[in-house]
Amino acid sequence: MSTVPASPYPYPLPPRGSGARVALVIIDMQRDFIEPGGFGAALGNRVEHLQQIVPTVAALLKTFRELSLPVIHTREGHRPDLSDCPPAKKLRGDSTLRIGDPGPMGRILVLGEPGNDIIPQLRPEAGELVIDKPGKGAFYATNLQEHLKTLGITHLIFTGVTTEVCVQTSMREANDRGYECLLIEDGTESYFPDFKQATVRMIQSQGGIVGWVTTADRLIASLRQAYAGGAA
Ligand code: TIU
Repeated sequence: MSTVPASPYPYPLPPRGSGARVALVIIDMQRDFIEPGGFGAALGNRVEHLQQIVPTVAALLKTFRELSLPVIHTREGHRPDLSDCPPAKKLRGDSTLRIGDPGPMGRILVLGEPGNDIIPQLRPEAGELVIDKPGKGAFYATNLQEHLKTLGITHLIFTGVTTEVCVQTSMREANDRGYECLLIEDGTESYFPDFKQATVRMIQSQGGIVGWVTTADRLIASLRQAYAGGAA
């Protein structure tokens, strides 16, 4: 069986033809979190810090596409009437700019607005799944699990932002549902470097209580070795 060098021990990749499949999950690489004037900035964060992972996530995306492995993009956002935004979420914090308010990139965290778009460097291609989610977790109030079952996906590779909020929540949701989860340390970022480090440590602690952690280079080399010449 092929494995990826990872912590706390090698991550097993599903053998080709086994019926099990690995997918890349790119969490919320949206203008609302990564560019000035969106939700991330409205919460008081320095959003530029997140931009450093874009080339790494782009390299992973390219590899999955070249190997014809499935890719799932998520976007955090709410319906224009905010019927899926709990008042507790809208009212939280002391920002003057709240969910649904007009900002420089359209209405903050609302589906279909420019700020809700995935950044151009990581734009989804036809055939790739895009999951719109109203919460932090990718499984809450979405049909992600049904899609994964239909596609035979059993192994999920997590990237995106922010590490301790939407990435970790989604990874924990996936872990509880029986998916084998691997976090790409240099493919995820937080507004708070110490929160990222703590998340990376807590995921792999206790024998991989939530999953495994590795780097993009290690994953790419292992995927090319395991799946070159044909999809899983
Ligand atoms: N605020 C923060 O760190 N994150 C979010 O609100 N959403 C995501 O992580 N996508």
